[in-house]
Amino acid sequence: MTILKSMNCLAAAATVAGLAFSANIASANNLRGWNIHVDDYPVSIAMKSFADDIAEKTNGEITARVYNNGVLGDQPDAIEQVRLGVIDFGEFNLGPMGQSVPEASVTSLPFIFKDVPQMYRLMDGEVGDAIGEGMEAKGIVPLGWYAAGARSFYNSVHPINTPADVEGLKVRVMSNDLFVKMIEAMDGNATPMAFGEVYQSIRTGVVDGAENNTPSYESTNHYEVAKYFSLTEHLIIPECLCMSKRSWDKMTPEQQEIVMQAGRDSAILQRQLWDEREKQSLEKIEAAGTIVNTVEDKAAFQAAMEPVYESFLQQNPNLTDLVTMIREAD
Ligand code: GTR
Repeated sequence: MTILKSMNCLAAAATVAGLAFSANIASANNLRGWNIHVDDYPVSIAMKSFADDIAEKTNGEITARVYNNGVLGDQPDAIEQVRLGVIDFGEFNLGPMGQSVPEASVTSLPFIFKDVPQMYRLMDGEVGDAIGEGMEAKGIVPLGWYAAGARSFYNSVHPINTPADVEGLKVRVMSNDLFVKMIEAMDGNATPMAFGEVYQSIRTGVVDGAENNTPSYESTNHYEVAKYFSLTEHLIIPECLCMSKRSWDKMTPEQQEIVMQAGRDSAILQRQLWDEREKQSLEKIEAAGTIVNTVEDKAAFQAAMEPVYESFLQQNPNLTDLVTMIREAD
C-alpha cells in the first residue's frame, strides 16, 4: 500500500480516536522545494499554495519555500537531491523520474494513454499506486499527480505530419533513454539536454527543435525560435508533487497527514489552472505567428513506436503487466 493510500486510513483512525493535531516540533521544519517553471506557471502557483497551506495548517511548525525557475539545479539532479533529502520536495515530470524509478517510465511510452482524462483516471487509481510504490522504494513519496497535458513536436524547419518528417531532424529530448529511442525510431537525431538550454540551442541551430506541451513552449519563449508546432500529442506524461522520504520520515504522523492533504489539494488546483493556461498559451503562440498544424494520421506515429515498446519490455520484463494494464484500459 502506498503512503498516499495509507494516509486515508490514518486520517480515519485519527478521527475515530478523536486525536487533535499535536504541537510536536518537527526536525524537518524549513522545507525547500524545487520547481523548474516560471512564477506564473500553473505548477508554480499550485506549489505556492501547497507551501502556504502547510505553514497555515501546522501553525508554522513547518514552513516550506519553493524555488522556481530551476535555480536549485537541473531536473535529473534535483530528483537525486530529493532522494538524498538534500532538497525536501519537488514537482517532477515522470519522464526524467524514470531514470531512477523504472515504474515511472511506463508513462513515457509514446501514446500509452488514450487521452488526458484517461491518464488522470488511471493515475488516480491502480496505475498511480503501482508507480507510487516504485517511487517510495527509491526514497520519493508522491503527494499528488499534477497535469502536463500532451507533448507535441515543434521545430524551426518544417511542420511535421508524418514520421518521415522527423527524419534527419535534431530534436532535444528530456533525460530518459526511452525518448532517444522514440526519436531514433523515426530516424531523427535525439539530443538529451536540460530544459533551460533549449532556447539557445534552437536559436543557434545546435538542435532543430524539441517537444513539449503548449504552456512550456510558450512560457520558455521557444515559439520565438521554432515556429512550427505540430500536434502529434505523442506523450501524455503526468507530473508529481513529491517529497523526499528522508524529510517525510522526520515529520510526525499528524504533520504527514497535513502535508499529504495539502499535496492532494494542490493537485486539484493545478489541474484547474492547467486547463486555463493551455487555452491562453495556444492563443498567445498563434498571435505570435506560430504555425500550428493538426496531425491527421496519428496511427502512423503509433505504428512507428512499436520498437520502443519492444526494447522497453525486453529491458523491463517485470513491467509487462503494468504496460498491458494501461494499454487495455478503457
Ligand atoms: C515540461 C515539464 C518540466 C520539464 C520540461 C522539459 O513540460 O513540466 O518538468 O520536464 O517539460 O521538457 O524538460
